Amino acid sequence: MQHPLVSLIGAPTDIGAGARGASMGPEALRVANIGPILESHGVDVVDRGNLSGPANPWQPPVNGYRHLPEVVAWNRLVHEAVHAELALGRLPILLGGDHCLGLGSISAVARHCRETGKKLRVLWLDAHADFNTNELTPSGNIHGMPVACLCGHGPRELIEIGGQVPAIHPRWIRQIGIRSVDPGEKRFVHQAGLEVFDMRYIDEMGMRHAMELALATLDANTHLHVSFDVDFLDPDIAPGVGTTVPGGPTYREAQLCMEMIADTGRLGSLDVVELNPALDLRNKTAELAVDLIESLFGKSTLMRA
Ligand SMILES: [Mn+2]
Repeated sequence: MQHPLVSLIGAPTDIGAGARGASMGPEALRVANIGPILESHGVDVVDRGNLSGPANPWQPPVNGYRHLPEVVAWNRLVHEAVHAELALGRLPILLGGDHCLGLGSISAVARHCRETGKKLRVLWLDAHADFNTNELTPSGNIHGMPVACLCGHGPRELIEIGGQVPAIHPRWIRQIGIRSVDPGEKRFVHQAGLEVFDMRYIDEMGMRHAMELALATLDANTHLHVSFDVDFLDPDIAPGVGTTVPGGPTYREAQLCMEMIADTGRLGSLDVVELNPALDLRNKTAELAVDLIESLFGKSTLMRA
């Protein structure tokens, strides 16, 4: 990746989450110097500031969805902002915000790929499969549903945001780090044929092998999107998230994951979501996220041929 042009887009909301605080994520990432640190690696960075959407009314679910109208509004804003950056030839980094925003972001990337004749590969780094529906969800929190919505399973006003239903095919996704899936969701993930490298797979086969498979068959015409839910990481190193699940990737495993993605040279867009500064310790999770993003943009310990 030669000196990419990066645009930071803040989406300060926790509208799809079960805990408040992810709305402070964009500012915590800025305080952790995401912009200057990327610039130190030769990246051209423009910070577009924050999108401005509806407040969080903190209401119970209606028909199995919490805050659906507000989630739709935020995702429309994200969709347009991400699509506009891609159309300018820039690499958008969405600073979330909770993971419901992956719907707006990835539907925009899929639309851009349709318009430019590119193939799309989505790497979903997460403790959770985020493949719930309003019937399967125990909570109604829409941050557990974006992958299902992208694959066409969800409320019309959400799944139609990208202009084509489904926005993406399950075959385009690779999920990595998964270790918490609700019972009904488990069956649905299996039915849909999602390719999942869960923690058991990573324990048995190693991060290297998982990433080799997840990145296999990329070619020069592939747009690679990374949707990085910070709860992907083990909570020992990343406590600042709303839904911690023990047994995640270690610091070294996460670095290797990011470095192998960087080595492909195909990264075209990124979401950084679910960082919750209200639960963090002195911004250490934000700093860790920025450290990993540095690796995603090519930081390495030594020169490698
Ligand atoms: Mn997630």
